[in-house]
Amino acid sequence: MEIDFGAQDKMSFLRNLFKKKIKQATITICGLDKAGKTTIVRFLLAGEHKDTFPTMGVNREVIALPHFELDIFDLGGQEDFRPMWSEINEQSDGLIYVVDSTDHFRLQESKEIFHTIISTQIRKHIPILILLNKFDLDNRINRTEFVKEFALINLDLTWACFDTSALTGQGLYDSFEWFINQLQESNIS
Ligand code: G3D
Ligand code: MG
Repeated sequence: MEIDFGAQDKMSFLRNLFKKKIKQATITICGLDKAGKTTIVRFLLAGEHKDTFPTMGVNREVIALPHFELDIFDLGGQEDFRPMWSEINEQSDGLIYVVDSTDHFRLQESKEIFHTIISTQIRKHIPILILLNKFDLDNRINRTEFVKEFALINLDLTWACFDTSALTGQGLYDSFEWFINQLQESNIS
C-alpha cells in the first residue's frame, strides 16, 4: 500500500484550519459499523485522540478538542440506536455520513438509515458531507452510481459526496475543506 505523505501534511494543515476558522462546533459522524469512521477521524486528527468511550445500545465515541467536538456513532441494528437520534438532532452543527464503498451487501441498510436521519432528525440548514470510503480497494461502487443509488440527486439540502481513503488520505483534505467552509457559511464560527 502506497501512503500519500502529501495528504499527511495537508492533514496537519487541516487541523489548523479547524482551529482558526471554527470557534465551536459539534459534528456528528454516522454510518454503519466498519465504514471507516474511526480510521478517518484518527487520520484527521493525527494522534490527537483525547477521549473514547462506548455507551450502551450504540457504539459511540466522543472526541473533545478545544474548538470542536466530534461525536461518532456506529449506526446499525435499527432499534438500538433510535434513542440516540434526538441527540444527534439537537447537537449537530454538521453531519458526516461514511459509507463503505465496497459493502454492496449493506448499501440499502445504510441508505435507509441515512434518509431517516436527514428527513427526521437533523436541522435543515446543516451541511452534510458524505464520504464514499475505501477508495483504495477494488470492487467498489463508483460515485456516480452511488449518488443515484443513494437518492442524493434531488435532495434540497447542502450536501457533497467525496471518494475517500482513510488508508492513503485520498479525498480527505478536499472533503473536509468543503465541510469546514460550509460550517462557516452556516454561521457556526
Ligand atoms: P468504523 O469506525 O466505521 O466502525 P473503522 O470503522 O474505522 O473501525 O474501520 C473498519 C475497518 O475498515 C478497519 O479494518 C479499518 O482499517 C478499515 N478501513 C477504514 N477505512 C479504510 C479505507 O479507506 N481503506 C481500507 N482499505 N480500509 C479501511 P479492520 O481490519 O481493523 O477491521
Ligand atoms: Mg468506530
